Amino acid sequence: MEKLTLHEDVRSGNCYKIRLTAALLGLPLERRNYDIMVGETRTPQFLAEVNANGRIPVLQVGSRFLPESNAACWYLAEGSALIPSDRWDQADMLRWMFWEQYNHEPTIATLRFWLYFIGEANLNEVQLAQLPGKRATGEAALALMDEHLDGREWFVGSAVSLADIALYAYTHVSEAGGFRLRDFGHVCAWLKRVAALPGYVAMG
Ligand SMILES: N[C@@H](CCC(=O)N[C@@H](CS)C(=O)NCC(=O)O)C(=O)O
Repeated sequence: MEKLTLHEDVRSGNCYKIRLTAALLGLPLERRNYDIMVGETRTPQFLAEVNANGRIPVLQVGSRFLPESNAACWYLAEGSALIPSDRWDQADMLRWMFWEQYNHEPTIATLRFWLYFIGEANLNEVQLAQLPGKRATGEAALALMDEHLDGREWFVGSAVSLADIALYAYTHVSEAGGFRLRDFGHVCAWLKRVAALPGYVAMG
């Protein structure tokens, strides 16, 4: 494989997904850090050379740049056991990864960012007005995960897949966004299973 470089902010769960995927697969990853709090991914140079969308993570493969965390995880894991070979399971895995980006990350990750990194006292009126809705949608996402994991070890089939990695990243730090993980017992048991995987690395 060509040289792999992760353009990241170490606090981001989206970036952590890629680090965790690489670690579980034993792939070497160089890392370049940016501080998103001071706009380091919005500079003309970053927009021109790394990601015109102004965001991390971006996985650099040789001289090519791949934004979007779940696409980057797929690139790393293609051909490995982290992507099921069964056609249905593969599509089901993608279902959870799309769901993560549409229902889970915009609520659970956003509340973590707003409350833990920005601080409630510094939120603007628009953000404050969105807090109750995001809280309710985030709790509904955790409840759906908990129900799905009742009687299952992993999100898809009988083995860990990218669906677990994508969902683990922000779920395991969701208490920083004010969510009560202890209300979701099956999710807690699953978090422990992910953390016990050989090669696991913590978010840091
Ligand atoms: N859908 C993207 C989301 C990327 C994203 O929102 N990145 C955030 C950090 S987690 C970011 O770069 N924010 C800085 C900014 O928007 O200026 C993915 O999965 O990679």
